Amino acid sequence: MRIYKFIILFLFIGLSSRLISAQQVPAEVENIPYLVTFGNEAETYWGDDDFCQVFFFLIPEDYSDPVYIRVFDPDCGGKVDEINFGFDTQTEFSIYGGVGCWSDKDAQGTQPIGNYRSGNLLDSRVFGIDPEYDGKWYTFGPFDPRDGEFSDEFNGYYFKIITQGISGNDGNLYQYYLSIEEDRNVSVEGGNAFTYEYTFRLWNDTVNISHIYPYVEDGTVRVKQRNFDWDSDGRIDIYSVDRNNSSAIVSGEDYWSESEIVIMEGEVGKSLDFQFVKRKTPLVVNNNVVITTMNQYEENLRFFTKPIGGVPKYKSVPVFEPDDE
Ligand SMILES: [Ca+2]
Ligand SMILES: [Ca+2]
Ligand SMILES: [Ca+2]
Repeated sequence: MRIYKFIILFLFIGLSSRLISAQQVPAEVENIPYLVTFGNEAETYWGDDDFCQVFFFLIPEDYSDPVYIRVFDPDCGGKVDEINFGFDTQTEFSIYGGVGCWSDKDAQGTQPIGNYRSGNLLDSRVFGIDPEYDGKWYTFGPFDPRDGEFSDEFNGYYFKIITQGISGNDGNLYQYYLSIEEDRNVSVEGGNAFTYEYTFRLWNDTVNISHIYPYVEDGTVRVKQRNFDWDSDGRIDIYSVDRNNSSAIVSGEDYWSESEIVIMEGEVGKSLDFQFVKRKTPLVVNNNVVITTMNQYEENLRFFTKPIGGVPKYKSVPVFEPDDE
């Protein structure tokens, strides 16, 4: 006679009930306060390794009305930005579309080198100190979705926005929104956004947990994460549908740390959940950080603001153990 033991794991990773608004970058489900890009004269110990941030927006093929790319607080000065001996930083925001804007290999890198400004330049603007846009939105566009680059991977058109600190040494904090309206934020249904290297600000409190969601593409066997200037600020915990916490190695001041996980079958084609749990004491303030992920071929993976496959929840799994008697 066989007796089956049931071992049922009731473990639940939260956030499932939160609304996913993909076109706000950072997204609600990421719970990240701001993106950040420093002027290119800053020391890297301020938390930005290359003074450049590249994001892509994805617009579904069946959406044909004009879209706008909006930037919150594009100026560097005023309340939310990080001053370093007086604000003197110029930040350039540039929008690209057309063939190659995403598919060019250099556009999929994590450093502003080679032909990373591939595609057609559609619009560009430099911001310094600008009270007119301090704490306010600046709108690029309208753009015809068909001026993006088509990809059949998700059946949509890609646009690229490059934000680069072209002078000065201060930290420009900002957010994006892909909108169907010029003067307010209204999402494109089915839209998404992603980056290969995420440079952002952690919360100035120990309560909030920020998240990012690397997409595990077909064929991925291992994922290596690399993070920069984490200031030994707590932990990076990794969850997925099949993973109840793997910890990642966290960097200190002004250097990269890396660690690797082996991917399980059930994680392929879905997203991982990287959770950033800050140190409780003492509080690390104004912590700017950089993170990238790559597969076993050292190809960079993408962080989608609307996680592919949804926000992963660890499944309660019944495990059947045969027991012969
Ligand atoms: Ca300065
Ligand atoms: Ca700003
Ligand atoms: Ca830092």
